Amino acid sequence: MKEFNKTKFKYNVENYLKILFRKSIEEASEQQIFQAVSYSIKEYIVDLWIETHKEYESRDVKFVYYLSMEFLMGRVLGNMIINLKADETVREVLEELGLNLNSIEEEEADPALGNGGLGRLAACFLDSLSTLGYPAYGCGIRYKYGMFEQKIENGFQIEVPDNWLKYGNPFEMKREEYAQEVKFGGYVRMERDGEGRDKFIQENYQSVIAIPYDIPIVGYGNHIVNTLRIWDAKEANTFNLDSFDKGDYLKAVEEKNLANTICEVLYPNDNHYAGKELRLKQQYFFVSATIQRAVSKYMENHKDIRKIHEKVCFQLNDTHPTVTVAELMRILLDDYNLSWEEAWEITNKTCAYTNHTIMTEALEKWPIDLFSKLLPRIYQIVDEINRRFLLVVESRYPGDKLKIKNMAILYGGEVRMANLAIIGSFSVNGVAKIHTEILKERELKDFYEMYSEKFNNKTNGITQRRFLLHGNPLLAEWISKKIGDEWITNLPAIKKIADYAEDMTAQKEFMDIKYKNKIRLADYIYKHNGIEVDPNSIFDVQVKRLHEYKRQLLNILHIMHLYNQLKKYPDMDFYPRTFILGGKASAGYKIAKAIIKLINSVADVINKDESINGKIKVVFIENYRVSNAELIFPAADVSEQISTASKEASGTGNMKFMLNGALTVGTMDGANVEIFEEVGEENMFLFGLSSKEVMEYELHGGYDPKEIYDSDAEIQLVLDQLINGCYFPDHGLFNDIYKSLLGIHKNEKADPYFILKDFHSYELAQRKIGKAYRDTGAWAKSAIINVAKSGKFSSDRTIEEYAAEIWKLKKI
Ligand code: 4GP
Repeated sequence: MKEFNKTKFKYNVENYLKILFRKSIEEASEQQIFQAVSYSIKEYIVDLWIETHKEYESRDVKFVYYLSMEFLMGRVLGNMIINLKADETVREVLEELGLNLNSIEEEEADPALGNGGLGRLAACFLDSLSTLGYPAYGCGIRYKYGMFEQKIENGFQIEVPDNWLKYGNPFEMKREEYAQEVKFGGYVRMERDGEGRDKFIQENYQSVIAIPYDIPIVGYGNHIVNTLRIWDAKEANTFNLDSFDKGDYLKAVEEKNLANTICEVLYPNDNHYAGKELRLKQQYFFVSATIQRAVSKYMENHKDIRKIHEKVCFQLNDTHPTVTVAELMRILLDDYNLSWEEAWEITNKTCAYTNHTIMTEALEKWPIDLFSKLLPRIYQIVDEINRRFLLVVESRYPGDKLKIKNMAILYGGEVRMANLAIIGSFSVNGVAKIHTEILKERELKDFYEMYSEKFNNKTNGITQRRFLLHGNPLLAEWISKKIGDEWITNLPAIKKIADYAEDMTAQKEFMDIKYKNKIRLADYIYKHNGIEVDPNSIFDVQVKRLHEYKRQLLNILHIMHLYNQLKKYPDMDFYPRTFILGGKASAGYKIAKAIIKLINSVADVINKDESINGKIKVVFIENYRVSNAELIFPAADVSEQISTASKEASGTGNMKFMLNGALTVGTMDGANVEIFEEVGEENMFLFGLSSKEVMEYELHGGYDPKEIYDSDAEIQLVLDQLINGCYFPDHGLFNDIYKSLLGIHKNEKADPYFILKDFHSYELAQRKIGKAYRDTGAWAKSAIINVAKSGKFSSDRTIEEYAAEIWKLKKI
């Protein structure tokens, strides 16, 4: 195997500067240097990429295709260098050239082709797949504009387009040779072929050509390179005179428009379904291209399409790529002339589905009208799947209308994608134990009853390579010095660090590293927010998408309460706190945006109030994304995981904090439950209703927050401050928040996320934190134990489970 060559790399950096920009190092801009360094790294990677694929071919391996509308990759360069184990060499060479790797890394755009959890999980999975040596493709869309950039102006969120491709992406490779045609609209004509079989022919459709761009995904220290394949669109008919002659002028224009809009932008919705026609076009576009290419690739080396499931598995990342089921059926029926029964059996052995949320607003349901017009042949197939499925339901539960209502794919004028995904897949998984149980017992109960064998759990994980080795080099080095570096590819080995939990020198070293990381973040905050924060204070952090169920509101209401207390009792016993929050709100999510404004308004007042001697500081991190996340996790003392129990499917931020030695304050929700199982009561701060209690209340129409408001003066004060101009002169601004808590809005449940109900229990947990932090030794011990117990939460473990239990993949 070719080793990374220092001399060649050095030569390449200068050579690429010359070839790409006609510049020398002295003349080049930082961005040009970033490009040249990236091309030099890519040159090395391409050889490994070729070799990996030769090996795959010679062993005739099975591939998983991970289909996802989102890949929230974060910056690539630094991570690639680390995975190549070339960090030292690269730094050396760059220093010889008078360059610094860290500032070069800062030049890279932060590829944000994703919203939050589900997209970042996909990125962690790709890292693990390559590191473990599993043959895989990530398949998605090459959005021209990724997740918007968030600007905070006057405390309000402003969305700015993210032009991540402005300077070009040095790591991608356009693969024209694998372009695919994708058809929309028109109608389906039926005819009999020579053998008396029905043929279905789509006519008068609009086409787009899907062009794949491949990005290499480098495994850690194993020379294996898989592919992230993202599809771009171009028009099918070049706009030529021919079209005028044939009277196809309008069609040519329409196709051009379609091609131009389809990959334009990522929908900025997290845990929420937007229901826009363009979104359905995006889904079918990348699914059809992916499936067509996967089938062709398989047929290049195999004869029997009936055995495709032996070499191919399609993993559907949530319901977004669910048209896969029908598209594969279409290809098998129409292109390969299989019978319905054969095609269905193969499809069912090839597709698997992951559910990432139980939020009802995330359920994808397309109006039949729209769906059938846009995808006429696909709709026919869905209709037939539905018809046959309902026959089975009817024979099993004769006359049971409720079953049909719950389980039909087509119902009430809508196509229900989750039902299609479950019926068409051999595996249905949730993403944390409690989430899978809720799916089985409640959300998907009927399906579980019918297909219990399909259901399984795969608790999420994160890659320790990005979130510890790359993001927290000081802690990574400290751990490796103490226990060796096996943890990099086998996270459970990190448990040995627990031997140092009670060692006072180790505790001090650990806290020193935390302190340095806090200074690093404090500098970032000063630079970006102009706020001075004290690294000796407790850094209490909640960073994630803004969502009511994630309860950033509980956090800020509690901060308002603390501030009231400090004003009232200036001498009260209180350990200084820096509350750090960050996250984007969907552009159309009004109340989430009001919460951002509230956080910033409260921050303004508190940070400027000299009477509290800086005991509380509040910081809102603008434009939270993967690159600043890598600075934030290492600096956190406290990890806020405070969603309403039962609502957060898993969470993965919770795992990143734990890995970096933060203690969790959290509810028994998502993967918090499993973190609790690992670290135990003494190393975590639990509070709030259980998911059973929440679901019980929900069953009975909620609870009455007004009672709490009326009987609790402290809560009343905080709520009144929302609307009395205490934090912002515009009284109306936080009205919606106030009403959402007390239920003054017509037809809306009061406090549907149980914020007031959990308030005191949260406050109590927070008080315990303040007390616990005073005992530095005990705190350090708990933090080290959190690190030591994070082994379960590596995405390597998750991927091993998917590979063994769902995909049946073999490593190379
Ligand atoms: C997220 C869930 O909200 C989060 O709990 C989970 O950890 C993550 O998926 C990965 O499984 N869901 C989404 C979404 O991002 O858009 O539904």
